[in-house]
Amino acid sequence: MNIWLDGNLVDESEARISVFDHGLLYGDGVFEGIRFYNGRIFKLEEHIRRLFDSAKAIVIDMPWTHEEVCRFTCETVAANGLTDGYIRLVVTRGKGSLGLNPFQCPVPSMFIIADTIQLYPEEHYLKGLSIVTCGTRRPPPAALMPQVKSLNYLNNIMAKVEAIQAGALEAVMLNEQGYVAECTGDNLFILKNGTLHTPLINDGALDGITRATIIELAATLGIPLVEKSLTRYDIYTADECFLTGTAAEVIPVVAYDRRVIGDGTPGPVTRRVLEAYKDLVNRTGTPFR
Ligand code: PXG
Repeated sequence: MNIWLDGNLVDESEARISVFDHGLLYGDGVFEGIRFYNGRIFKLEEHIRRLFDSAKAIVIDMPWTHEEVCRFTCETVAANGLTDGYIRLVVTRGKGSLGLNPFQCPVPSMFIIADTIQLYPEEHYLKGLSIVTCGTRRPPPAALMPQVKSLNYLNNIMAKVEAIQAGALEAVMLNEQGYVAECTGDNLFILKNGTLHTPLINDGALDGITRATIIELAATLGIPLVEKSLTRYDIYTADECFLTGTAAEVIPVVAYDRRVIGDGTPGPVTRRVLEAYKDLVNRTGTPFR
């Protein structure tokens, strides 16, 4: 596998990061997860824009332009001979001395991996997922900005541990006020009386690119949608529920905290949205060669 690392395409065995890199020492860095389908990178511009915004918010001065990062990403995918897969693009604070001070790290590091990913077994895309609420809360926006896709994922990982130990594949994370924020690696939507609802970003959700895509698709399909604070009650009594993410794509949820959602099978609106999403990813995107 060829990895892009700080300006060079190198073999995986040569792609090494210093133990003094603050991305490793402190989780100080940002990343993107991007999919490509049929030889085209889906929402490349949007992901690179979010990467630059994340970097800016945490005071990482990117030494590359948007266009360069798009080009490096395309080169990496092309160098690996895949037509469908997942890109993991990581920017770290770079090498520095011990101690938190990020200003001791003169240059950020960037690496790009083009591989494949499967978050959930295929059968769940047809049958739906059973998910649970976890005890681990999303940090308040004043503690960790939810829009920043940072390398600091311990919060989500603790939530994932709880989900798996409870026999579920995914967990709903609440914020400090008890409102639904999102899942460990996906945004959440419910359908109630014909209207789609999704939590507000300021309730602790990542400003997901798939979330934004679904909001646009809903408008195209003529499905009303609101962004608002949701509680567990709203999910318990929802007609339908699904999760969205670049890696997860659109996945139906059929049970939550052991309550059956709707009739326990993926609902008609969820299936419509899933089909429309599949169609969109297969016919749009940036060609990488
Ligand atoms: N919420 C969180 C906390 C995420 O990490 C999403 C929502 C969905 O956002 P997008 O923009 O992808 O629609 C994410 C996505 C990985 C990996 O290993 C990354 C994510 C999720 C799962 C795995 O790269 N991020």
